[in-house]
Amino acid sequence: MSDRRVLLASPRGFCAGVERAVQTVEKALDLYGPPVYVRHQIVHNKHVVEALEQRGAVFVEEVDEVPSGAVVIYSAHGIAPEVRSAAATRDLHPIDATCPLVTKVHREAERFAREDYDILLIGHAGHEEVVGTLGHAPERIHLVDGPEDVADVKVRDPARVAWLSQTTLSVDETAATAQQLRERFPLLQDPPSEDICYATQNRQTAVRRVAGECDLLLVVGSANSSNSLRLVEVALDAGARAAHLVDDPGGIDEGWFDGVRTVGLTSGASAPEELVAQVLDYLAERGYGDVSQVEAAEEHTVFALPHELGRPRPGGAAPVLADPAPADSVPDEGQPTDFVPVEPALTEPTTGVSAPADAVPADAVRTDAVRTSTDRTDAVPAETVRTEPIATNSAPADPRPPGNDTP
Ligand code: 0JX
Ligand code: SF4
Repeated sequence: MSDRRVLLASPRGFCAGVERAVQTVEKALDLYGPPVYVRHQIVHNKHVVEALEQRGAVFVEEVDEVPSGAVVIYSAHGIAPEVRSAAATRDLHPIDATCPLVTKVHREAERFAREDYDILLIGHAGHEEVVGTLGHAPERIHLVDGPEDVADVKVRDPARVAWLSQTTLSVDETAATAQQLRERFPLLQDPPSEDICYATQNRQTAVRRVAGECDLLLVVGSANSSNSLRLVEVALDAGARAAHLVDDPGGIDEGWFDGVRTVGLTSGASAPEELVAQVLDYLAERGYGDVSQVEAAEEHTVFALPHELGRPRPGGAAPVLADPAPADSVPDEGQPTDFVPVEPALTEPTTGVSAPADAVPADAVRTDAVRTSTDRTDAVPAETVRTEPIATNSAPADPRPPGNDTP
């Protein structure tokens, strides 16, 4: 009997923010018809982007590339306020698919800036999310792109400094960088709630659980996906003998399997489960048919779709809606939304919707979008997967009470 096996990490794949963003584009195509423009890749996955392009989505980098009167969707990674302003000067119908957990970081940055703090944003220079967050307090934020930047940080008042982070970083590396910042600035304020999101944390925890047993660990995801790249690093750090990022089975090198008994498999938050199933097929064809799923956490977070999906586009017919969005759920165009109360959404198992402040109630738009993002193992034939729950750990809870968000 073969001693070859696969350890399939869980959670993996689409997070609630990605589900919402992808479904926003799909729903916009249904409601308004193609073309629907999307500013930046809706999520950093080439298969997702290609599939949406086939349906009539057109991806651009800036709103000035969007023709007058068109629908434009902002990606899950978020935007700086000037992008919103630029769209407002054009005859466009913007739909904001920014993940509510990224919006939460934007609100934190604005609050610390209003309180006259210098903000140290831990994140990767040039990443779309970082560009967007920097834009929410450009006069007050300093980017800290790893520990090597800490010594060079200059602030106005060392007693009035706070740190925030990109949502998709390595938990351990970020903690180490924050610790170095604290050594320089002992009065450093923490984020009011954890900025590295529940999905990023859970996928890293799951990889850590399997990595030590793996001769090879494969992460399904695209090369520009920050959270997917972090999974490769975490795997190597946690003891995987080798780890590689692949878009799909075509990216796998046969040479990686020399002497390999145990293969670990996971996927980034922007990678469709169908691709994981394809990789499992590839592995089964090579003798790795014994699949055990290792569960590190349960996830129940779901976000309602953006409220703008309920609006007519300029000069266009009203979209086909079952129940129009209630007027009081739609904030004025361009106005900042309220702080997004995310902690209950992260910690409460729910079968309903944890609606961000800028989202309509789930039943305002007829859609199948509101469903749990928890169990995506359905793409994997049940009989091939032996589930080994190592621990059940809901999304990390913040010790502070919800709403404790003032600096
Ligand atoms: O590069 P990221 O990991 O930030 O983005 P990706 O791969 O599209 O993941 C989903 C979107 C995450 C936003 O926080
Ligand atoms: Fe939102 Fe986290 Fe997913 Fe990013 S990785 S879209 S912050 S849930």
